[in-house]
Amino acid sequence: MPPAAESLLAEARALTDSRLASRADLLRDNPGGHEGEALAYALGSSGKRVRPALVLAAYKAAGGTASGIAGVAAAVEIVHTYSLVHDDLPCMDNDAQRRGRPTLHVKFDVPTATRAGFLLVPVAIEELAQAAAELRLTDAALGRMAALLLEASGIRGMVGGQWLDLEAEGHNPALAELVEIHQRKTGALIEAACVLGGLAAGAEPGLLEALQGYGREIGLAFQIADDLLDATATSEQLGKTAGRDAKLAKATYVSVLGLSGARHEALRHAELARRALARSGVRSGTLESLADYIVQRRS
Ligand code: GRG
Repeated sequence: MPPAAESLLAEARALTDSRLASRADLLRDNPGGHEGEALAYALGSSGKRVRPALVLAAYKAAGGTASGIAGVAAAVEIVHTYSLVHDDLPCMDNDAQRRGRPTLHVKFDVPTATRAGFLLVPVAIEELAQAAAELRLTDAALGRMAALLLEASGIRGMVGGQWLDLEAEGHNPALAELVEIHQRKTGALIEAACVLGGLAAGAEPGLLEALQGYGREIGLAFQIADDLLDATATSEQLGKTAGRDAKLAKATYVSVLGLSGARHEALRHAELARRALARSGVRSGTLESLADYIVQRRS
């Protein structure tokens, strides 16, 4: 793994895991009971923490230094966690394994996992609001960040992309349609992670635009790499069931362009991400290194 990406991912993991553990403790008390345990189970799973790393790298690239950024990173990770819980439900991808453990609806039950997924959205906003207070951001800045996070998660972003993705099952979409599905389903939250890092540091519009351009490209590269890994890696490597896309007849870069075409596109979008930074004169070895990691990763 590129060394700068490795150390940033480790830092993001430590910061995010600690915030998520504190949040899980609060949820075990309130709402508590079965629901609290399910929420804590969801937050206790160990992902790669790529989105938190992007928040952190963008924040640092914009000159931010305060530790409260961990809460912004955790808020994005909580939204991502909700999306995984719902993605695995029988009415969507119907998967029994995620992050090396039974999925939430297998461990608990479908109604509990459905409710817990929805509950994680306001939990993410609570986390964001707490972080904004720690970072001494204005109410206007918090409002802008919350709007961005929710917009990226909603019908114009993640939910809309997932919707199109489910509708495209069994079809062979044109590349333009696939780009839209991937950008909304996965790219929108990754792009938002980059912009949120910049906003938390009070970045000026030119830098925000560069971070957004970088995030857009890296988001697409991330989902193409996910398509490739689903087709080529093992379930042990992924911590979830491999080969799911082919089984569900999903529209993916691999099904549309083949393995080598998909690899080429992943690398091309990572390069476009680097160029988006260079065009605006942003020099961040960490963001560049994360672009490499995203297309070289093995899980
Ligand atoms: C109501 C239609 C509707 C949707 C609800 C379920 C959902 C919202 C959206 C699904 C979004 C989704 C799961 C997109 C895939 C994103 C992706 C590549 C996930 C894997 O991310 P990694 O590799 O996973 O970062 P870890 O486990 O490392 O965090």
